[in-house]
Amino acid sequence: MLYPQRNKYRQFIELSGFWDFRFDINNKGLDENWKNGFNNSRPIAVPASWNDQFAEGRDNLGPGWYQKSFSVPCGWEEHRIILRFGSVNYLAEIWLNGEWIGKHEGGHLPFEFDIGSFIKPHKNILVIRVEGNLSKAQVPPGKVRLNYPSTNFDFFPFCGIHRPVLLYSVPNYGIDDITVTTSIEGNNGCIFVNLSLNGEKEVEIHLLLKNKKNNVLEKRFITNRTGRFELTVNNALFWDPTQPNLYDLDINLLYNEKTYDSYTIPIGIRTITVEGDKLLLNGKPIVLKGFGRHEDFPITGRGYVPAVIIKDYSLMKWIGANSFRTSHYPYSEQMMDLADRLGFLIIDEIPAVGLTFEKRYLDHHLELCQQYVKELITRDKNHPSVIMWSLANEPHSSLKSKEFFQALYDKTKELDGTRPITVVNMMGVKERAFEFCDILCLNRYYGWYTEQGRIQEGCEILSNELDKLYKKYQKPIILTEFGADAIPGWHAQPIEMFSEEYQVELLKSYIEVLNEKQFVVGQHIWNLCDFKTSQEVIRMGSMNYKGVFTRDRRPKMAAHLLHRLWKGEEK
Ligand code: GCB
Repeated sequence: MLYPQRNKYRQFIELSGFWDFRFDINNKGLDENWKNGFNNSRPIAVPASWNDQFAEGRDNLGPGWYQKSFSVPCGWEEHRIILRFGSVNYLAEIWLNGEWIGKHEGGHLPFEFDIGSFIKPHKNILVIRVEGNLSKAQVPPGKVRLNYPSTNFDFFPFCGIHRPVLLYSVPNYGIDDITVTTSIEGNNGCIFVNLSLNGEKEVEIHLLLKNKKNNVLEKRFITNRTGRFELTVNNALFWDPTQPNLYDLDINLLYNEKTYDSYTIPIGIRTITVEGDKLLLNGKPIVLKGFGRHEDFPITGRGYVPAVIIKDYSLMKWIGANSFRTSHYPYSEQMMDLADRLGFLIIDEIPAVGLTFEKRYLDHHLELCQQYVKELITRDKNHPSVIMWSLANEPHSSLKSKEFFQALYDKTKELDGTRPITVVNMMGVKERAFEFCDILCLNRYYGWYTEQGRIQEGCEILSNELDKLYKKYQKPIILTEFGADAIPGWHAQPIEMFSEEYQVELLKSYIEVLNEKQFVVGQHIWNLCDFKTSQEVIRMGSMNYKGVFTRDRRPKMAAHLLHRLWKGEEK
């Protein structure tokens, strides 16, 4: 799935701004045909979660109805016209001018519809019904725990249109999809481009590879429908976090010497492999330092806010991080683009958190997870920053889960054989999915949820467990979560839980343990920032305070510690 671009042959407009909105308290919108357009609406900002935009309704998870009118720019008549949603949580049903367009289940991933045949020449009315109510049948599952709203995960179940809605035009016969993979031979980089085209005609493909200053390579091929092309770049500039070198590949499609379509794709030449107890980037061992994060900000909820993305990257650079995990769902496409440009390594996770493996939901959950994997890989396969796929966070693994994850693992490998695959886990040695995962990812809270107030005791348990795990599986390990809540401004001497000092001490002690083990190839702290969650006795003010920055991105003492540790100023 190619992100819309603007050039001579492709255009898009963004429908962001104020839309009309209505909660459907008695769930009567379907019967009353709100799909044709509805009254008694109020303005709402799109993209953003609806929950914190109004004085009331925070815990109202839907249905909520959105509507927006638009007209299609002149000159698009000859083209395919597509309506694209970056993310709607959780279930979206869409009508255009009263006609059914389609639906999509699951937040955090894009979906689109060819709407050419529904378009009216002047005004079009787009209506979307969004259902955010939680259920056990969903992934991630809701209504499991005693928190409110009841989830089986620890972040607020924000709902609404979370990412930009785009209307775009593409040529009828043009470039449909591009898959790029790269390899390295000595100083040279190999770029493999798989192209799929709309239409059967034999066309000419003109490839132009550029770096920041010059054209590097140019090639022409004749092909139809699909094509595989190889480019070798002599003395290539490889991509890594310290030098995130990107090339731009212009792909032009010509017929009878006239250009009909063009698409530009950024390419980072890099390899990622697991060998023995190491994770290798471009053949050299790399250790991940970074965070689990959330898309979360006051008022906008889980909505796309460009300035927050920039700020988070800037904070992660300052602190010395080189990586993060998209816990616990795929992040915005803009976040991924910037990771390529700024040089961050990403563990890219599908929205499968807190899977329960209850028999009656098993088939549906597997189907949904397979859909998510497919959508995620289709979306993110060309990012050099993406170095690993994560199939879940903290599944409640049981006997049935091995089969489940084996099927999901196989599907993922079939779609992309170039990246390691993992399941982020809390079961430790008992996790059966570790048998086939390429790398072991583990979340641990000794000294917090257990060994409360006793950090050193917790660290000893951690150290022993890591040794056992490595001994059993002989695979590299990433500690994908560890941390402690710290109420900003709360201090203690002697240190105690919830103080900033306790968070500092716990992170420091864990990092000491991790640094000693050659098979630990990553340390991801939970969390970059404090974030909102459901109401629960262990969550004061419905907040998870494990951030090393506050929700409004101010550093706690722990942020300064990490800056010193990761920038190498303190041992
Ligand atoms: C975990 C979860 C994460 C929670 C965290 C916590 O293991 O993966 O979603 O937020 O613990 O703070 O309890």
